[in-house]
Formats: sequence, structure tokens, C-alpha cells
Amino acid sequence: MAGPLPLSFLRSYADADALPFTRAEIALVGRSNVGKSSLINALANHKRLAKTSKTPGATRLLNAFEMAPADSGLWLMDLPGYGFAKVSKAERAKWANLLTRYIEERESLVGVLQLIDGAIGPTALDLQTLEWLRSLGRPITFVATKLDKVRPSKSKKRRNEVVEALGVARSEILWVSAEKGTGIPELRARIVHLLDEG
Ligand SMILES: Nc1nc2c(ncn2[C@@H]2O[C@H](COP(=O)(O)OP(=O)(O)OP(=O)(O)O)[C@@H](O)[C@H]2O)c(=O)[nH]1
Ligand SMILES: [Mg+2]
Repeated sequence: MAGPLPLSFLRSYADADALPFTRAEIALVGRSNVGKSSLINALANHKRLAKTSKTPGATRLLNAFEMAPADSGLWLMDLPGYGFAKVSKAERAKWANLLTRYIEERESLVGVLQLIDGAIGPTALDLQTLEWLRSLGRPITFVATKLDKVRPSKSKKRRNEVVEALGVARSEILWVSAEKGTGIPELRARIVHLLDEG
């Protein structure tokens, strides 16, 4: 299946402990503004399913989206981004804690999509996050976003940069544009596969 994912918004959670049992779950992890919520909308082919914003910090809670049919227990989780400077230290610590506890403790989490901004390349914080994810042994799928913003003349160089920084094979990085739909069918197939296995 590479058509739109039949996702609907379930609810937001402020605490990982409040989450119910699910069959399988995939989470989107990445810098604030990297395009996590936009990607969910592109996967579902639905413009306003997940709230997006030009201003970083749009997503502040764990937002659960479920694949049809209702009560399938197959979830996609939109998470708050990291690295957003314009909130208080206390608020940042709260998000980080929410995120960390969720990723480290959620049993039904069968995969993590780590998003890297293709228009700027991996940041130090992206690499730090990757190291942490690797240490947990969670299966990671790398998604480079905003491909439409990379000039064709820079594309080869940027792809090489991302490959080198992440230390993975070229084929392990999916390049997408939520805006243009590039790479979205491939990512849908990957998600369905991960959820099926879990
Ligand atoms: N050109 C372009 N812009 C994009 C793309 N994906 C996202 N954006 C833009 O990037 C900005 C941030 O997108 P969001 O989806 O809200 O980012 P996020 O990762 O959910 O951010 P937080 O919720 O703050 O963590 C918005 O202005 C989007 O329109 C893309 O594929 N191409
Ligand atoms: Mg968001």
C-alpha cells in the first residue's frame, strides 16, 4: 500500500504514563521545525490533520494518530521537537523529559523515524539524538525532509554530507518533500511494513 495512510487524530498526552496499550507504534523524532507534523499530513494526504507552524515549538505534547479501522492499535506518534531555543529552560526540560521517557520506555514502539532537515543537513543535536537512539537499540529509519528546498546544484553534496554525518548507507536515507510529495509513497510503504511486523 503506497496510497495515503488512513490516519485519524486520537488525542494528545502530556504524560507517557497515561498512554494505553497499543499493538504497534512508530514515532517521529527530530528538531523543532524539521517538518514532523507536515510529514504526518503528507502521509495521510490531509492538510490539517497535524498542526504545523512556521514558528518552532508547534507540537508540545505526544499526539497520537491511529490507522483505520478504529481501535486498530496501530499508531503514529507526533512528538515535540528538540533544540528549540525560544522557550524557557524549564519548559524545554519538560519536553525533553516527556520525549525521553516515551522513547525509552514505550514497549509497543516498533520504530523511530529520525527526521533530518535536508535543507540544512544534520545538526550537532541531531547526531547526539542519533547516538542516544542507537544506544537504545530501537530500529531507526532516516528521513531527510524538505527536499524541495535543496537546490539541484547542491543536492549531491548535501546527500553526501548527510550520509557521512549519520554514518549509514546511502540507501538507508529516505529523501522526502512533504510539500511536493516526493518520496512519500516509499515512506508510507516503510511505515506499513514496520507496523505489520510489530
Ligand atoms: N518547503 C518545505 N517546507 C516544509 C516541508 N515540510 C515542512 N515544511 C515547513 O517547515 C515548517 C515546520 O513544519 P512542521 O511540520 O510544523 O515542523 P515540526 O517538526 O512539526 O515542528 P515542531 O512541532 O515545532 O517540533 C512549516 O513552515 C512547514 O510548512 C517541506 O517538505 N518543504
Ligand atoms: Mg510539530
